[in-house]
Amino acid sequence: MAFVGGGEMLVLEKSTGRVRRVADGMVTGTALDLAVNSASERGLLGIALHPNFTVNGFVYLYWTESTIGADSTVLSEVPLLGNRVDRFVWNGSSLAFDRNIINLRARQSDSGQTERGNHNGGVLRFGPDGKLYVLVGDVGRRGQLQNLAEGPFGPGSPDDAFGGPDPDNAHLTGAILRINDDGSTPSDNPFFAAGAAIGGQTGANIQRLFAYGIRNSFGMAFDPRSGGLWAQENGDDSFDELNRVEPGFNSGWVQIMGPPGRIAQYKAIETDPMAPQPFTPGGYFGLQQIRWPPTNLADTGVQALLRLFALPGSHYSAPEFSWKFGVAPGGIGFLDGNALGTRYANDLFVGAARTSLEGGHLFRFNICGRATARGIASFDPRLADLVADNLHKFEITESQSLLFGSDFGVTTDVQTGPNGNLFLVSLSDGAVYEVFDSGAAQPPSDDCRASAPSPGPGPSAALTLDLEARKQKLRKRLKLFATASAASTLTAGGRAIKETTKELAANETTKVKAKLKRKQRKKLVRKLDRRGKAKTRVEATATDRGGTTADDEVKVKLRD
Ligand SMILES: [Ca+2]
Ligand SMILES: [Ca+2]
Ligand SMILES: [Ca+2]
Ligand SMILES: [Ca+2]
Repeated sequence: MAFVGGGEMLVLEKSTGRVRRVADGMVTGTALDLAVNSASERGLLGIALHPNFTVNGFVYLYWTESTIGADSTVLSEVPLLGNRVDRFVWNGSSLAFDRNIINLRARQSDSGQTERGNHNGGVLRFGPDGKLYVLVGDVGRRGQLQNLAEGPFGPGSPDDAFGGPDPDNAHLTGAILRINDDGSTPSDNPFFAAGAAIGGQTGANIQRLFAYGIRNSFGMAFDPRSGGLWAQENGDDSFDELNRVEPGFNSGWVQIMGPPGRIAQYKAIETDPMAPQPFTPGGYFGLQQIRWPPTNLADTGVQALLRLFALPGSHYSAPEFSWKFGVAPGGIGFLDGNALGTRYANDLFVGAARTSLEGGHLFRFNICGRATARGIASFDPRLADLVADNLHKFEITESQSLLFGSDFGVTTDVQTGPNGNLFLVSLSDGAVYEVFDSGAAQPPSDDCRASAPSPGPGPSAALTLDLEARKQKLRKRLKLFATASAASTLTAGGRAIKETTKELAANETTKVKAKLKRKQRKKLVRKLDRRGKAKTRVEATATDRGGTTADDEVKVKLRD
């Protein structure tokens, strides 16, 4: 979804390849119709406007092309490098092709496995630096960018029939690329020198990298306050993540998902041979690609960190947040501004990639702190460890305080609209939702009164021993913050709210302990979140539903 001015937005249809024009809740036309391969997770996936869009009209699209000149849902009807980013020019009513930016791996025809079409990523965002960020999933590869320095089979063997394990054109996967607006490579990229030293196709691709070691993702967004990049990452069955992505970030896949201190849980879940689990008929065993089984995983965090493929200048950092079992996050976005009230100003919203939890959850993360130190803050003491310890996949335990909305279906995009409200694209509902302030009284703000936790730049793989100390420190700060926030909220009725500082936290801690039994605090958190949920949603429907096209009609529904 992209807002092109004049009250108009462009909305993508994954399976038809059409870019639809939408105004006042109605489809008004088609700006472009691409011949897409939409099998599995492929199709027309991402859109971004150039920072100077109002002047040059540049629109960037991430899409999977078909080999038959028409839309296809057949897995094999795709070029090897069938995921592509192209630049188009908007003339006020349609999009005209301008130039190709990059071609990325799409075909997954690995021997011994059924053909697949998943893990294409597909998110495009321009950063505050004016550069284009392109997120591509691992596309089923098991090479260096998946932290297998020698590939899945050991020294001298390629990853697959098309090369690797080095990031040649068919193995530039599981990464966030940082690219100039014309497709060339910025010389200030984190691995620009490293790539130059290697040279050739692989070297040129390494120069394009901003981050790697990412399994797959449907959501990436820049924090409007700090300018920092955040991305969600979908685990296999375990440890979905939210990450802050700094230049040179290595997220750790396939060696690590979740915090390194949880490596034993990661391995245990992914090698679980037990009977079928809810939502996973075949059980959890396996990491999809049979050529690198989960039994290969390390047994300790340090061991796993030492196995990472470390490009010069790379760093591993643990997730800002993770879920023990997958909840399947989808699109993510920041609410830029306070149109929904100060409580939600500049917070991070995380949609769902599946409808299995709450009919498509919308999670809200309270983001606190100043400038580049902005990070997640939570009331819930169970989240002081930065992990939602749920009981199985698509399960809400320890995420209750994050739940902002339900029944949003599969959310593929989250954006702040020109009016400051939150807009969400629901693929499964064929709808764009607008979340707005219903005018109902809001609870006392739980927004950022304390100095927020600031994870800061992550340690490099070489500094792994610092990791646990750092996390301990962070946990202490999170606890401190949770206490201080609760104190502020409680005193809001009778006394003036004090500006919360570490000093206040220290003063208030004793009072809070006396006043707030654990139960009461939980009750308060629940109450706040019930009242804080979006009251009303407007559903403006226009796009196709699962391949069949709805009429160009508008439906406006009010829901509680
Ligand atoms: Ca089409
Ligand atoms: Ca990670
Ligand atoms: Ca698994
Ligand atoms: Ca926990």
